[in-house]
Amino acid sequence: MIDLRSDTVTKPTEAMRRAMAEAEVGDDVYGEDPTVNRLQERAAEIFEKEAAIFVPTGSMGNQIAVKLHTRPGTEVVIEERGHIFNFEMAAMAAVSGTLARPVHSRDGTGILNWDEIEPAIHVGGAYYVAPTGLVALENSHNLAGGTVYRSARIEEICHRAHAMGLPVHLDGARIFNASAAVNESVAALARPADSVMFCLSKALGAPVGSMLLGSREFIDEARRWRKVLGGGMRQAGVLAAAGLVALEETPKRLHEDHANARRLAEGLAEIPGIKIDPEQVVTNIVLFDVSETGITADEICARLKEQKVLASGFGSSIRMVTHYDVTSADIEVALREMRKAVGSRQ
Ligand code: TLP
Repeated sequence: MIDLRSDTVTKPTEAMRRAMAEAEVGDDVYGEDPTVNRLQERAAEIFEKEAAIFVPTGSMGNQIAVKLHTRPGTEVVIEERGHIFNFEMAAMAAVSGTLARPVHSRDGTGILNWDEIEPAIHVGGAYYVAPTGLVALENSHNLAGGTVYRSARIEEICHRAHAMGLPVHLDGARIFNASAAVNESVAALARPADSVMFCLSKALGAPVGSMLLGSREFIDEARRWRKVLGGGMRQAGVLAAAGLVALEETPKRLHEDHANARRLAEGLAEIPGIKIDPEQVVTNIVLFDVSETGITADEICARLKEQKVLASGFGSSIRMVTHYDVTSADIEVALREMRKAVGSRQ
């Protein structure tokens, strides 16, 4: 199987398995797991934030941030395809009593500028309009095709939001991919934001886990909310050990996934009926429209699956994600099967 559904599907490397087997552990609810503590300290150091907390999933990290930054009855300003809004089970409503205020990205990239965000913000206006509690950004932006913010844009948005008294949370599930694409450190990309979440279990390849980072006070409070949500794990050092390997080892090879994604996009762009601009593919996510092939995305994915290539259908689009279990030879196979699946002779 060539599994391009997501970069969540990677299997732990030998080094991760060894680290897991040998991990020193303790009860993390007592704060006594040395490996979890080491991972938290190392993540905070890399991101140049005061503190970090290990959480089971990216969704939990994001939702703890929404909870801590907002009050019930407020709104979260977010790009309309944002993960926090679309793929986290309406948790912002269920857990925090907030609504999303979705913002349309005029150029389609999902990378917002302040002029697009500002009209969606309500502060100090009419009493019958719900006030804004938080601005949430996503880097890289998953459902916009892995597009990226540079630090200058994030700085501008955070600066303007802070001037209005609003916090900014960064969903950096794949911030290491963004960092590799724009050649800026994750610390530079995260610095202006009040909190950032990143996933160890996506492009970095760890089996489980994400990190939430921010001020010490914010993370102390996050620890309470992680417990409220049932995320207080015990000998979680076995997971954190793989996370540490992922954090140290994987970022330096992400450019390979990006090159594979670009090659995939270039090949796809040559297939009649497939719409994608390879220039827009700068990380490991390849999202393309198949409506003009006359075959539904689900049908194409079903045909690919018969040939042992897995991809995800999203409406009239298909998403393919590269990761360390996908080689450049696999990309050529995926392209060949894609040509067959849509009946192209090219
Ligand atoms: N994304 C998953 C699916 O949920 C779509 C994937 O396969 O890409 N933020 C972003 C930007 C994400 O892409 C994801 C997961 C999350 C948060 C949530 O992480 P988990 O799955 O650990 O809760």
